[in-house]
Amino acid sequence: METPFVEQQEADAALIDEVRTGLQQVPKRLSSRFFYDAEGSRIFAEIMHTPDYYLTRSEYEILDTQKADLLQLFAPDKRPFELVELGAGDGLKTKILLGFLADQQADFTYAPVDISGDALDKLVDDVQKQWPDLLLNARHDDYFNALEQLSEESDARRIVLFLGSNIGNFAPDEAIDFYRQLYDRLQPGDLVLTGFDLQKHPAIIHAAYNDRMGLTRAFNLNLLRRINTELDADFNLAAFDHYETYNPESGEARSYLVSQKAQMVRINALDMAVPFEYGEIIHTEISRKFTRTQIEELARQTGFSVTGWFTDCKGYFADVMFER
Ligand code: AVJ
Repeated sequence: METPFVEQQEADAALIDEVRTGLQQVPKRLSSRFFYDAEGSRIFAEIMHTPDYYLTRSEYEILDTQKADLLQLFAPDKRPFELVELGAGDGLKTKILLGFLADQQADFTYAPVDISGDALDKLVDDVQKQWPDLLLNARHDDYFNALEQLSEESDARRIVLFLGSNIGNFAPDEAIDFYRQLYDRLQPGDLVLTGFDLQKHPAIIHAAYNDRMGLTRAFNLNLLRRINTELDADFNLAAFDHYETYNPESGEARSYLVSQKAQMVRINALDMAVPFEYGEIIHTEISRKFTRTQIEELARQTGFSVTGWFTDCKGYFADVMFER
């Protein structure tokens, strides 16, 4: 049979796997790690500027006002260090730190890691333009692969940045597993700085994921558009809606796509037809919010000590230093 010509990128093997298994589960699910194609990364960059999405502004404030204290923890003795940033994205916040570290003539290498090649290319470009002398070692990879590639020994102290509440996308057992892996790969004295979104009035959190400009909605729906493009599917974006819940008991914000009618979706690249009932959901994301007690417990369970606690003036967000 003749297949019509469709302009298509090489389909991502991980995306194929996710769509095949996720859409056969009950309830249906697709992981948020597939949000970040070029368009998804672009929409997320816009979300970071919306008034409802407080997370970025809170963390920006922390890094901006407390960068001198951070540098003091990074390199008290002016020893060289390697700044490994997991999930760097467009590095908007990290650039405040980089600028300051460069001004202070700190002796360090910057090693950003991201699953979005587009976001990473842009970051590398920006950083090279702004600080041509900075030692840069970027990796287009997922966190766990990147961690595996951290060499066993290194003279430089390693400082892992995991900012922006990316930790919130992990299930509780995945978070424990993540820090245990870090612990195994780091040396005594190495540091991990994580950005945790803290529990606060549920209405504030709910609004952050249901912004009035509709950007979160576009971000969530973009996943279907991506599947249409990369897997030759026919999701009708007008027949799906964005829905968000925040449960203050579990601390989980959850994103869903809701089928607005009974419909059949064809995914040609997988030769798959997926039926949806009216009102049926696809679960796409968990963004977990933490209490201070939970964060301290996480450190304790994974062998780290908490050696720094930085918050914004509203107490919405915390960048927390764990020492190996
Ligand atoms: C990039 C994972 C931190 O969970 O807050 C923003 C992604 N999702 N709006 C988050 C996101 C919906 C974001 N992280």
